[in-house]
Amino acid sequence: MDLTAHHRELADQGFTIIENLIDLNVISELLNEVARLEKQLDRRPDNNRFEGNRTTRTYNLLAHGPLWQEIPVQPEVLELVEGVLGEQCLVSSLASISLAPGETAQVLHADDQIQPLEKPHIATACNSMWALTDFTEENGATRVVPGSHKWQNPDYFGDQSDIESIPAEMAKGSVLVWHGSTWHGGGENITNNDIRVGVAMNYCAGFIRQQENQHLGIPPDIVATFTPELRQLCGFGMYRGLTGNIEKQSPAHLLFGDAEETQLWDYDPIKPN
Ligand SMILES: O=C(O)CCC(=O)C(=O)O
Repeated sequence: MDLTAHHRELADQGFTIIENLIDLNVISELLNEVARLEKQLDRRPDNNRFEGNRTTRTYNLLAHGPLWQEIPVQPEVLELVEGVLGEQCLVSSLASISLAPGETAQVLHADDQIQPLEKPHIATACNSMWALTDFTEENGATRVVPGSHKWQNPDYFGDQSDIESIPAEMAKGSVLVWHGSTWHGGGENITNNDIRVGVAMNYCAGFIRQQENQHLGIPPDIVATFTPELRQLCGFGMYRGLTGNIEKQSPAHLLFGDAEETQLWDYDPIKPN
């Protein structure tokens, strides 16, 4: 798929939607899996201002079954994300979000706003939302603020009434991708019985700490079933041949026998590859 227009839109507007990207059989398996896990793990709304009172989230999904392993490596989404974050980016978090009728609009925010950096800055996060159901304005489609990724040191805690957001409406199987500095938030669900279900697949740059701790959060026997590519994405490799090493070797090599990685000291000349 030629993603040139999506790369451009992501750079200019701070978000893009790839319509009908994911096979609907996969979407329905994921939807069933979300429901199964919510039941098994007894997930309920977390009842706070940010996560909402009618929204059920299940976190750390890579620890919960092989189906989730297909999400971080989805080629089109990963291409767009790498276009923003560069190579060797990481899985920051993977969670499902079921937003039920009666939920109010989430506060608008940027996913990188906790980082103490002057804005705009080099991209540190790039996130995506997989639509497992249709996303409509009425059922709480994610709202995005076009161009907000370029704002200079915005006030995240001020009055938001003048900020114009638009609903990222999309059919199930579509994926919304946004720059980590783009203001966005879950919408209000004013329907009677339409639960909006999405998977928030979040990535960060290789030099930033991941939001979810994959090293302790995913049991090693499950990481052993991952592909080497997914292990790299989960931070078991070394960033630019240095960051994350154990005595100059990558955890992926030491723990799982993945190929040895070139160490920074062995680059010729010494510069990032
Ligand atoms: O549910 C959504 O549409 C967005 C959720 C979100 O942005 C978040 O929780 O950080």
